[in-house]
Amino acid sequence: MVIVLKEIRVGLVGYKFMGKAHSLGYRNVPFFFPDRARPVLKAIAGRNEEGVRKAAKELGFESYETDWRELIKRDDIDLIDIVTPNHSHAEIAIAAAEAGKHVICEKPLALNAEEAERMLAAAEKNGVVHMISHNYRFAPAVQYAKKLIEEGRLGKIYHVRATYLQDWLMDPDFPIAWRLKKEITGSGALGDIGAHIIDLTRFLVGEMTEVVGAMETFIKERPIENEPGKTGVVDVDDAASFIARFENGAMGVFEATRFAAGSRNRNCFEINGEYGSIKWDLENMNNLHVYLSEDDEGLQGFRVINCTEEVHPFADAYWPAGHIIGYEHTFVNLISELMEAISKKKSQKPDFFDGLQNQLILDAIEQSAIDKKWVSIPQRAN
Ligand code: SOE
Repeated sequence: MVIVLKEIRVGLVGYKFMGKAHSLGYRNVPFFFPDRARPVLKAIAGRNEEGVRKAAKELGFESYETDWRELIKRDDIDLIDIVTPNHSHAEIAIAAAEAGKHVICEKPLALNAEEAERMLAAAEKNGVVHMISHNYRFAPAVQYAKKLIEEGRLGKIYHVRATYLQDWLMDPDFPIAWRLKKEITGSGALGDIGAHIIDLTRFLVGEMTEVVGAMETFIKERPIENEPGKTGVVDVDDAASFIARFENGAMGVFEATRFAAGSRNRNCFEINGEYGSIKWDLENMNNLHVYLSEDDEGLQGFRVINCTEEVHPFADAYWPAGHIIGYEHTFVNLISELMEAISKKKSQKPDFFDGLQNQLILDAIEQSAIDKKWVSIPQRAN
């Protein structure tokens, strides 16, 4: 008999931008998804006592720890949520799974596929629920795009074009940060934002079989914060472009950059199929642009579907039609699914398998950029 949990006690490791986004998700699940298991914000872990105490208070957690190992030892915690820099994901996730805790981890899952492989193995061996936080899958318009593709409304898919454009690093005086150091982050724009468009297109179009890419670091040295006159070497990419072939025959063109002036967080895709096309842009995330070639002559063109109607995935949890939702609700939706999965002890995508497959693609793009040739993506059974 499956015991359905009514409450899930959360331990969060890390508390910056993503800590806030995930906490908002936990806090809002009972409000918008009252039938789901209720998250209880038990404790946050962080190394700096003053910072973690303040974060616990601000984000609404009952207590804090200054060592994540203490969080994992606690028997009043069911779920470990990892929002720390990438180099610590594997160690924390494996320890959590081995202690029998369910785990959710920020993207990219790991520094490389070898680490991701070990994380998946630990989660599977210990029978815990595992998820990776690819929140953009949970925008109603993206879920609706998936439904249209699955129903065959676009027919055979020929093209996917996906870009994730940011510009926060363009100032050469922007100091070196953890996201610019390979040993902490793995890769640069590629793993940070390229991972999102890889996930979206794997979700919508399917598995990639081979990739060829190019990467560039435009500003190779940056000032070190609070150390006047000193600079550090940037050893990850500022921008990455790649093309891919998919298992179903589709072709993909991708770009991830932190040097697209004026684009603060432009996550977009366009998919062209046999019978039509769809387009989505995070900056207008409720809208899905749909073109269907079956439309009458004279009415041919892209229509804008505002995915806020009751029929649109997740939309009925919120407001009446036309009352839009935002970035933060992608986390509320994701976490509501995680609560459901843990309470019923079932798996929920995207999970560590998706994190591993994504990492295999990231690693292949880096290899391809070095070797200047196509690299095949190893396929794992799911
Ligand atoms: C920074 O580039 C960042 O916060 C990413 O780390 C997130 O994954 C993305 O959603 C927004 O930008």
